[in-house]
Amino acid sequence: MGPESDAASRQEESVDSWQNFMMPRTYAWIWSKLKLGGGCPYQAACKTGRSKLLSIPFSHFSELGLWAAEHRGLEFDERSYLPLLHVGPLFEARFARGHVNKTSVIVKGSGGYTSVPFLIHPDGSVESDSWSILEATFKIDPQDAKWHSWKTKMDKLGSLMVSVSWSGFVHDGIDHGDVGSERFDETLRWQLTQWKWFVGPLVAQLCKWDVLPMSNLATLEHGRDMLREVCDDVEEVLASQCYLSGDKFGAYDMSFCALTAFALLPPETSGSVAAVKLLDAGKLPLHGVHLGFLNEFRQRKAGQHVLMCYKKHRLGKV
Ligand SMILES: N[C@@H](CCC(=O)N[C@@H](CS)C(=O)NCC(=O)O)C(=O)O
Repeated sequence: MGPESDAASRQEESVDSWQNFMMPRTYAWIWSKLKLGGGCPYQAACKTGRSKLLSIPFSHFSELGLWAAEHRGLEFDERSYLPLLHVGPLFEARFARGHVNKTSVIVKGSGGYTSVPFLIHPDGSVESDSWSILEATFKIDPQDAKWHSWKTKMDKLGSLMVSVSWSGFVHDGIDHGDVGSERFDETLRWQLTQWKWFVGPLVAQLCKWDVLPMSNLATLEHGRDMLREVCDDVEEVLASQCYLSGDKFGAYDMSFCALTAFALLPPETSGSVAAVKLLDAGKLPLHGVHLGFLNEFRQRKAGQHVLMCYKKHRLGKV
């Protein structure tokens, strides 16, 4: 490597470390000084004897974590943050104690330290992504080969499915931040007005400029293709058994359902609430992203399975 490319790579590294650590770190510091988020979640969990689930209310990975925690019968409270506003509290909760989310791929800029869901227990132990929450609920060995290959595939599908809801927001104008104040505890409700008038429009604009990757239309097409393939596999399994997990609802079903919920909009989901309401009222934009996905996948046996599982098993919906 010559001196020029050496300098270029040093410059790239310094941009990287600014984006990965310094920017969220500054944000986390400001956040902690402003005392806007209900205080330290570790202390709150310890004091109340209840776990704290840090989430984004319309993230389907959060939906998976939430569903799994409820299914386990865990005593916990959700601490919801709207996107961008989540950066400070999540970075603060994860970075100092080294709790990186190793399976975070969507927003690389924060090095996996701002990703949701993140579950903190009263004894200070954590579950650092949706998969660890699911594995603890169903007592699954993360190294089990069949499970590992399913999880890898679902994680990739899930990352692509994020584009469905974000494209619905950015291109169809469905405000997916419209989730209802009951999803926020009193110390966090102020985010709703910030989202509506400032943060939401800002994030949408950043997505349009491709600064944030969530509503990329190429990714959306890639997601649609991958979902078709996964539906083929799922239907093959369902030809010989009632559930993907065997004769009972389990981790395979829960992960497939939660991570495809944006594409199918089951009424029981806690994720795309605004889109579900519009669908119900017959007002989902006719040529929009959501209706396109929905019409194709609701007709499939795999899609029907998701709707059935939500109806029968998503009982603890917030
Ligand atoms: N594989 C991860 C994915 C989590 C993930 O990508 N979460 C997204 C929301 S759907 C997120 O936190 N994005 C914001 C960020 O990374 O700062 C998991 O299972 O938890």
